[in-house]
Amino acid sequence: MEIIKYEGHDLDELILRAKKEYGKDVKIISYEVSKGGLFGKKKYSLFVQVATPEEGFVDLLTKEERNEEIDRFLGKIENMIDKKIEPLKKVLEEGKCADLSVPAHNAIPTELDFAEQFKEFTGDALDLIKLLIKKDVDPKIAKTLVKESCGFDIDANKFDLNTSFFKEALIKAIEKKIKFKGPLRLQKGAFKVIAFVGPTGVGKTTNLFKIASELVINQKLRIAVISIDTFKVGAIQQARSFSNILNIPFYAITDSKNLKKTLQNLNGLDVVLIDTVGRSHYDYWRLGEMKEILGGGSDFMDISLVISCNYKNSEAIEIVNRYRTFFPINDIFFTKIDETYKPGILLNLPIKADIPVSFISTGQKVPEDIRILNPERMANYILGEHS
Ligand SMILES: Nc1nc2c(ncn2[C@@H]2O[C@H](COP(=O)(O)OP(=O)(O)O)[C@@H](O)[C@H]2O)c(=O)[nH]1
Ligand SMILES: [Mg+2]
Repeated sequence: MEIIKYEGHDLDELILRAKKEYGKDVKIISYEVSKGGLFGKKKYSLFVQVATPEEGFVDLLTKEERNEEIDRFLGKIENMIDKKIEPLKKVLEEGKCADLSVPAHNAIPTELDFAEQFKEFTGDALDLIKLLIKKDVDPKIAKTLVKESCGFDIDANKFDLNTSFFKEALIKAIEKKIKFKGPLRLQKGAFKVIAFVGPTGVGKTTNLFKIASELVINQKLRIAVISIDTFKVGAIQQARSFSNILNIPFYAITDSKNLKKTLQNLNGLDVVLIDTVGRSHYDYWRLGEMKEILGGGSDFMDISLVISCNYKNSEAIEIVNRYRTFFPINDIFFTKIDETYKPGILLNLPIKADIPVSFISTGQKVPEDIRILNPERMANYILGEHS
């Protein structure tokens, strides 16, 4: 860390210079004013703190922010270790030899397999199935979905699409097989609590504040945010800063008694959004602790499970299954659709888990990068036609 001093007669100009040289977020520590003689102009000294290259950005963080960075990093490592040791755990649990080779992830069938596996289909139906599988849709799910939009072609003795438009066929199938939560219909005075749960780094906090912005700015509702921190290391700085920007009350709590009390105090508001700080979904102890706290909540609480679209399908279903043993999951909230070209998870997960879907996050920008999921939007993402 290095302290740089700027001197001049115009403080604004000094600040501009510092920002120009070290970026608009440069940390300004202090300034001093001195007078240059009896008729002299005021002279300013401005002190700014900059990171030396070896220190990188970490040194510009506060202690709490640094803790949060470390926790995020630890969470990632834990997830990696969990994945690696999972096959070994199976050996111990089942007492038999697990397959330690890397599983072929949704392997695309060869032409021969394909012809055999989908022999009851022909024409456009076959082409749509192929396209869905390329997008990482589970072959069985691709088959079920396409069949929804097929009629029986008597000449070919096979099923074919009853429309020549893939998008139309897919929307129809999605409408039949997936439930959509639709827009948040929250009323003034109807005290509603929504909790966001899910693995570390999927985008819970960022997306909670996208929802919060919509509720405060467009729907003019009175809301508060509660962060449940089961780490007890203060990994809440990001949520606190967002709350300050939106000027909404923010509470950080660590036990169920406090949640109950805080919710009782807030029940004159329209909506309370609960952010959770979780670690690995294999961490039963933490999940149990969170269940305990949320259990101290209310019957009018919806629990939204946040899942990143760049998870592998097998990983995502595993996460849903772990979480649903602890919480009743009302809906799946997808994030990071911008980080994948194969968004089959959008169809696979809600169908396999039989859970409705709510929102989709399309990028990092708060508040604009979020959309309500509906059948047409989902079909567009799968077919790569979204704008
Ligand atoms: N590319 C992309 N990044 C996202 C999206 N949603 C959140 N993020 C980023 O993912 C990172 C983790 O988000 P955060 O809200 O802190 O995750 P949390 O640990 O689940 O609360 C942040 O850098 C976010 O800006 C998204 O839809 N797309
Ligand atoms: Mg968070």
